[in-house]
Amino acid sequence: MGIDDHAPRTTYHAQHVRIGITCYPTYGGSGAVATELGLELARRGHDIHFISYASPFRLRGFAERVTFHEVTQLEYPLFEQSSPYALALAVKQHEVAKREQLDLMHAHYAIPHAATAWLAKQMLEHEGLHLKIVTTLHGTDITLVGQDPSYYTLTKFSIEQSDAVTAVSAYLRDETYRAFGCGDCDVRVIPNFVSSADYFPPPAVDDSYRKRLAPKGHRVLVHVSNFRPVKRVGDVVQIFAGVRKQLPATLVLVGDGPDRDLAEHEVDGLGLRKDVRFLGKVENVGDVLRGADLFLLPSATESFGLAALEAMACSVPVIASDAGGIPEVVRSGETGYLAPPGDVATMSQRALQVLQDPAEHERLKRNAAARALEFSADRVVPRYEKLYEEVLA
Ligand code: GMT
Repeated sequence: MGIDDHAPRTTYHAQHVRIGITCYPTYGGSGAVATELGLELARRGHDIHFISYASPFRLRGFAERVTFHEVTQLEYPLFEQSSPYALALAVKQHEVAKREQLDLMHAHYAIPHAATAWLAKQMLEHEGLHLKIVTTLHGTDITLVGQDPSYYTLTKFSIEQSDAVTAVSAYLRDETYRAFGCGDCDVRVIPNFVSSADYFPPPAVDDSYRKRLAPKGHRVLVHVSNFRPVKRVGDVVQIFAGVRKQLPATLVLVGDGPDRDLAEHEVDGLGLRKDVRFLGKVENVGDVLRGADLFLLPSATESFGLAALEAMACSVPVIASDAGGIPEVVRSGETGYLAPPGDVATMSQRALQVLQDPAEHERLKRNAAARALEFSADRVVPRYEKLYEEVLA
């Protein structure tokens, strides 16, 4: 999947659909994409019902035609650590589908959302009602968790039982075929998209975003993630260390997660404390990105790399791993540079090369912003609408 595979900006007019969306509500790409998709679909006149254990983090305030339904669970001593959330979710999906007369349930991240949607569908069938299931595969539901023996058969079953399956990159589609060998499941690639309302380049002469992040004269490098091991945040700090040796620079880390302590230790170990800022979870990530010169994403793998796309939409070139679906988003030499995962030396050297050459930096910034437009909501969301129509036909 690349630019050429993207449908042209379309004037496609979809029928009105009542859609349930189940996703993880926490800080993470799949929940972000699911929520932005729901909001875009609501703007286009569809009725959207989010179903999860908490309101998705990007669902801020009231939006027309959008309702959130919280999955509540009985606390019971017998359950101890095994509180069966998936069953409560299936019950809520069934209840909402029936009451709101949903046409389809869109499950984001297969485990357990696609499986619980199937359970809800079976309960509805029993009552003479029909519900279609669309499943979007996001990443580790296929590459890691879904392949674990404890989830493998159910993940495969959920994919095969869905009425339509999408993957966020060609890499993830191929990985699904390879790992699950589901010959019958036609996995369609619909890439992630970026909202131009939140992610846009800073005005040309406006230095205010940068000023809030770093002292005058510093170059600003930014990393945004959920600090899981797959993100290799230790590499982020080491890449920055290589840059900092040559240039005045500040590293801004946005997000939080299990490897935050590791990153903090790495920063102290390398004596970088005064030039590194840990912001934790922030809402207005676009405002941080608009103050950045470079974005770092040295992950072990990414099915897509939504964070890189959001940086590019703010006109920030990306230094990232040449892994998974990242090359489908970041074009090495055009919108940033890619290097093998773990190759910190090359990533540092590329970062320096860009930051020390203003003309090269400008070229990459322009290309990054232009490339991100290929993934605009206007281009991508109609592809979901078209898929829904096919499923409901
Ligand atoms: O699959 C995951 O690890 C979780 C998921 C998330 O919720 O953050 O991330 C994946 O989905 C994003 C949205 O589609 C992609 O941009 C990320 O690349 C992908 N993460 C991985 O593949 C590690």
